[in-house]
Amino acid sequence: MKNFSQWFHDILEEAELMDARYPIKGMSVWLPRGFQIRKYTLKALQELLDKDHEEVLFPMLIPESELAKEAIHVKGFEEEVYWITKGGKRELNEQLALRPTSETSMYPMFSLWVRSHMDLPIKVYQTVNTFRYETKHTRPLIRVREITTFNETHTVHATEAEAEEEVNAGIEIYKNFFDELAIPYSISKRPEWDKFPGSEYTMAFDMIMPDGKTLQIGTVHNLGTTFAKTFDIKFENDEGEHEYAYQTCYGLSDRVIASLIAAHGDEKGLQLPPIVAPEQVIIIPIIFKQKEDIVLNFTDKLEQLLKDNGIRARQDKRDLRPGNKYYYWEKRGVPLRIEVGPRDIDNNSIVLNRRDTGDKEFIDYDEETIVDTVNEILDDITLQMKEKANKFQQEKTYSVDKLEQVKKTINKKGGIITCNWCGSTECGKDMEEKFDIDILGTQEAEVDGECINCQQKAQYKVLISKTY
Ligand code: PR8
Repeated sequence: MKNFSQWFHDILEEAELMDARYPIKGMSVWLPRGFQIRKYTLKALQELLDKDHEEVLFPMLIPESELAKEAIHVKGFEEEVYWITKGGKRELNEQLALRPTSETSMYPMFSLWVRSHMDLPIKVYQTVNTFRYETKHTRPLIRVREITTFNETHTVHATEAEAEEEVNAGIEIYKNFFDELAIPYSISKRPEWDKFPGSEYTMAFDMIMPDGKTLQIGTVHNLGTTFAKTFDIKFENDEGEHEYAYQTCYGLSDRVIASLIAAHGDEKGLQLPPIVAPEQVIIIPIIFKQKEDIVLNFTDKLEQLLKDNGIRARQDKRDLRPGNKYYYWEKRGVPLRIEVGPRDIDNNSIVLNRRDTGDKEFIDYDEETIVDTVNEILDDITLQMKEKANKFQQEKTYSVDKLEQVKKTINKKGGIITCNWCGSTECGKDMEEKFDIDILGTQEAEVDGECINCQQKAQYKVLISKTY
């Protein structure tokens, strides 16, 4: 893919996912096809979250007094908040923020809900729109001002250890989720200067995009007791003492869909993992004159059989040349195509065509086994897509031990560099500035030797890249 940016821009339109012409910068329209992908993506996520969390829905507006309470948090967001100042013609007594995220909307309520340790833990999530007045270059799904698909989980615990456990549980949920979607990632602990405003620390998932820059696709934050102290979230413990609760929050956005598109797309267009594909199988009847009834009778039955067995199958009966239909559905990323012509019916066979490999296979048609066969192929497609995407992420992650190589490698090859680092903020920021790169974060690893930049003793393995 020569120009990823252009490709990404075009595919949203060509595959009918989004219309980016909405007359407000950073806000776009979800079209029916895009919306279906979004729906199946959320379904996969919710199935994972629902095992141990409950869904809620909080209002979109936050009074200024609540948003302003947590000083570090508000400082982190002050440049990005949209404000409502009027109701009709009247100035409001207190201006209201469109939530940039929901800590300051939820936590005053948590304070009312939590009384004793019996009220804990709280583990809730919501999928809402949030608003951030981003000043960097906006792009549909990747950096938007209305995040239309903000899935945020918030938890409250009695002990620090439980909050720590929840951070790990959150990371596991996101790993499983990204694995299901065949989205590759690297996990690291964000440096102090890049953690979520108000958190103790932030764990982040980054994916290497086709152009070599990384995209942050999810974050898990340990909030410690900072917000509990600000919003007075206290519980009475067994000894009758009042203690501040420990909190975590984690979130994903429309970027998941962007990473899905980016990880698997190619020159032919979109490529969707079966779990989120609006159509998992597209059936193309090859219609010749006089044989129309025979073919359609066959393909109608096949379509119904697949549907009855939970496979999202669709038939394209339009009066177009088969080649045009192939092209059309390849662009839209359908994982598997089945072609059936009169001669195939005579031979009792059908043609299967995989979007991921382009492989074409003639198989004997058997009503008893076709559902299993299709399911097996769909599973294999997911597996192959995952392996291919993971391989790309691994091959684009380079271990480097000389300072000169950092900039050279990133400029030439893109991707993620790993090297030894002392961990000091001063040294990290010095590197970011000198090389025009970003420190993504650190990973737990045994390191010896010295920091690649300042030659002090190395404490961490650090991940470095150019970022979106
Ligand atoms: C939190 N509070 O807010 P976070 N466009 C698209 N995606 C975005 C954008 C944007 N402008 N900004 C952020 N994201 C915490 C956790 C509740 C939930 C995506 O965390 O500020 C990024 O992928 O890190 C980010 O990882 C995720 O939203 C959560 O946002």
